[in-house]
Parts: sequence; C-alpha cells; structure tokens
Amino acid sequence: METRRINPEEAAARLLEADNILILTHKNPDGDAIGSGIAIALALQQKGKHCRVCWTGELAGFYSLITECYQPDEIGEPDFVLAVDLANPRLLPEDTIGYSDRVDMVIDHHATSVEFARETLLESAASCCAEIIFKVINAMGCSVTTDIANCIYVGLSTDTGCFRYSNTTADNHLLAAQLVSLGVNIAKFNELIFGQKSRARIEIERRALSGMEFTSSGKICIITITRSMLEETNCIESDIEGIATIPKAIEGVEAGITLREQENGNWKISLRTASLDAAEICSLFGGGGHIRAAGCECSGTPFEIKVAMVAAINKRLGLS
Ligand SMILES: [Mn+2]
Repeated sequence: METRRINPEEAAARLLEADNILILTHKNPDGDAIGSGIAIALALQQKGKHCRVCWTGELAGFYSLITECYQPDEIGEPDFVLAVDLANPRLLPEDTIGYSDRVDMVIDHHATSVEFARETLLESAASCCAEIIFKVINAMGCSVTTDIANCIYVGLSTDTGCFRYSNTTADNHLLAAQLVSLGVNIAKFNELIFGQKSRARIEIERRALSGMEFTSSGKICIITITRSMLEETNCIESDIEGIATIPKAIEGVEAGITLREQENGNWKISLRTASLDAAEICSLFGGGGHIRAAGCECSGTPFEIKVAMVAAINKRLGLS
C-alpha cells in the first residue's frame, strides 16, 4: 500500500479528528509496545476520544504499574485504527490480524518497517516508539500526567535496556530527566523492571543456561527455549522478555542466538550482536529489526536453523 509519510504534528492533527480509536501493537508486546499504546490512549482520552488498546497474552507483574491507570473504552467498530511499535502487520496477534489492511496510521521506530498503513510516522533514529509518542502527545496539546510519563518511561527504559544499549542517545537522557520532573519514580520502576525477576524466569534461565552452546571459538553462543521448558517452569510469554540478552552478555561473544519454540512448531530466533549487523543477517531468514538486535521466525529443526545461522554469522566474522 502507498503510504504517506507524516511528522508528529500531522499525526497529532489526524488523531484529533478521530473519535473511536483502536490501538494495535505487535504480539508478545514488550514495554515499548504497551507503554506507547497506553500513553497515547490516555492522552486521547483527555481529548474526549474513546480508545481501546489491544494486546494479547498475560503481562509480567511490573506492567500493572501502567495498565492499572488505564480504563479501556467500549468503542464498537473503530473509525480510526492506529498501530504503534509495529514494523510489519504480520506481527499482529491472531485476534487483530484482520485489521492488517485497514490501519490508518502507524507510529514506529524500526528501520525495517514495511509500508502498510495509510499514513506512517517513522523515526528510525528513535530508540523507542515511546519517544515519538511523547512528541505526538505534546503536539496534541495534552498535559503529560504522571501516568502518561510513567508509560513513556516504561517504553524508553525497556527499549534502551535501562539506558545501557548502543541505541541510547543524549535525547533519551534529556527525555528521562523531563519524565522524572513529571513525577516518574525511577527508583521504583527500575527496581521492578530491571532489578527483579519472577521465580519462573529464574527457573527458565537455569534450564536455558544448562543447555547453552558455544561455537566459532566462543564468538557465537546459543540458547534454546522449548515449549516443554516453558510448561515445566510455568513461564508466561512476558517472563521470557529480554532473555535473548543472556548469550550476548558473555565476554568474547560476538553474536548471541536465542531459539524459542513457537506453538505452531516454528522457531522464533532472536539475534543480538556486538558489532555485526543483526538486521541484515535476520533479513536473510525473512526477518529484520535493529542493527544490534533483530529476529526472524524459521521452520525446520533447531539443528538445521543453528547450522544456517552460524554459517551466515561465521561468514561475516571472517571465519569461513
Ligand atoms: Mn520498540
């Protein structure tokens, strides 16, 4: 679909023309997806709009910090469909995939974003969608309440790994400072999001670590998470958010690969890299993402997938 590129002011003006707004995001939503969706919904509700944010699955405990402050409206048939943090309509959850071809606007920050909405606000230099949402909320003339600031902070802090990832910018720190002055209790948020792990998470990590594999002189590390491991540990999807950072966190590892078995038998691959272009490697397998963090979904056995991924990475490491 031919899309029109818009800026935050145009996005704000368009949203203010709508009344019943359905807000979609990707499946297995992360902090940026949920934070962006609820932040824009709260702002639009201030303007008298009716909004419903759709997400699927159970969320980790810390999300209640922001989900509790939002009351979804009954909107019936929406007159406007907004997608946030969504690079590709194929990433919509099952129950909203029917909206794939009728998204009015997408607000996103993925460099690999495909054109699927009538209008697109894409800032691929932004480290999170929430920072673009913040601009749109200001352009709508909404007051940034502490609840909204909390949502923006959840998106900003999770997508930057608490301001540690290479995507973190000076503007991100300036935005964080602004959010603190708007009332975000960063000590509390950081402790709940980054300082604590659920018991189920620790149990799945224990299993993932015991099956960890190294190859290419220790430059590639692989962990595998099967459905049965999830069942044994009672992990919900959000318990394993960010688990892909584990293999890459090991000294000397250039590429960390995480394989996660999906319900349909496919494998979701997350690739984290120290210096290679992760999005380019994942694009070979039909996926995409960011330069140091990308993913794809593959069919086949874990062995076949690992062989193919390792071969592609070795080539780029000059090891083959
Ligand atoms: Mn994001």
